Amino acid sequence: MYVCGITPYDATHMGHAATYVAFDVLQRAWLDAGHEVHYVQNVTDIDDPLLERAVQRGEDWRAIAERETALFREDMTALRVIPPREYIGAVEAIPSVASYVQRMQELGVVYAVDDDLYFSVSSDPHFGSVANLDRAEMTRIFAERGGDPDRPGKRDPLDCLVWQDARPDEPAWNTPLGHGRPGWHIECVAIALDHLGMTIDVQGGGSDLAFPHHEMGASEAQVVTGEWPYARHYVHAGMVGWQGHKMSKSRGNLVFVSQLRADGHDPMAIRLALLAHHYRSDWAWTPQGLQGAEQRVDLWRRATAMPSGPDASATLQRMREVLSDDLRTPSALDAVDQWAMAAVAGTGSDATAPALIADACDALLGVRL
Ligand code: 5CA
Ligand code: ZN
Repeated sequence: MYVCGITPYDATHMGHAATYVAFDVLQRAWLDAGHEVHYVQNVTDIDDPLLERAVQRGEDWRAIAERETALFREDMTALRVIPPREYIGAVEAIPSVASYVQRMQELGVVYAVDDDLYFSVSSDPHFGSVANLDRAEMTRIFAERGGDPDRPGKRDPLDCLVWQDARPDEPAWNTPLGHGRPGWHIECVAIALDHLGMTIDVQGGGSDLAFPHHEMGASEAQVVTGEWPYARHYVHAGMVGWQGHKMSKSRGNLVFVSQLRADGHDPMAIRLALLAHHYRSDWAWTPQGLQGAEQRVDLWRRATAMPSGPDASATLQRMREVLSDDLRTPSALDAVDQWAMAAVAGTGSDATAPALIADACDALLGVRL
């Protein structure tokens, strides 16, 4: 599994957290089913937003990236997200990116505009099959999400940048391609191919990455390897909103995990507030949602501290059943609620049940009581 990581120019917000918790639940379901999981994630530690933030703040871009990456890892640890086996930075992947782009040059699927290199999307017969958008939609969204459909000299407006020639006052690296830095999509492809290879089971991220990021990445990987498909499943988490809009660093309407933690909120309640929504739906963060989750943790803690409760096996079976059905976490929470309400009401005399339910919450949901 490859899940796209953060661009570390600001702290982790609830949208990021929801996405990483969703894939954590998937990893936990696989581990519970006895599978070995190889999970890889990147960190986009060089990109335009990071450089813009550095200029605004008068700070070194590397210092921002290091600080925000460290904070992200702390937040993920607090939320009990199992870390990926490999966590790779874009900067450390530059030599690998350069070698994939050289391979593309040999295949004749890249061309230069000024001294920047573009990948021809038409070289992949499967281009368009990840997000399934029509051309007009692709062009519109491409322009909104970092693409440059109108740049003169491009052969196809949808062709994407794989290598950007050095700009004055911007960081650049010496490679066989020249002095410059990687395009965004090829960075994830290089990391995924180096550490997982074709074909990955799940390419994950938020739904804002379906196009262009995962579409372009799939085509680049398929063309460079000559194999298909890049991923068996493209899995996208819904967007978390706040104050009427998708939570985004560029809009600045953010609720940060680190801020909630500093305000004394229990990370397990934060996690439960996220799990109360199905990962694929778009939803809005609310303080009431967090309050509800705090009450739920409290109920679950009281119930699992009881000397006995109702038999746990039906609850455990129900949790596994709903999680294996497209990770229906809200139904899994309901199942635990039912058991917990019965337990605190003094129903049931199984002395092993409270510990079993606590273990199931820990292993399957990542909620330690
Ligand atoms: N570094 C790239 C991926 S290679 C990137 O998109 N970084 S990010 O910091 O902008 O987002 C990190 C992850 O959080 C991505 O998977 C993105 O899809 C997801 N994400 C961003 N905003 C939201 C949101 N409001 N709700 C849910 N997920 C979100
Ligand atoms: Zn990515």
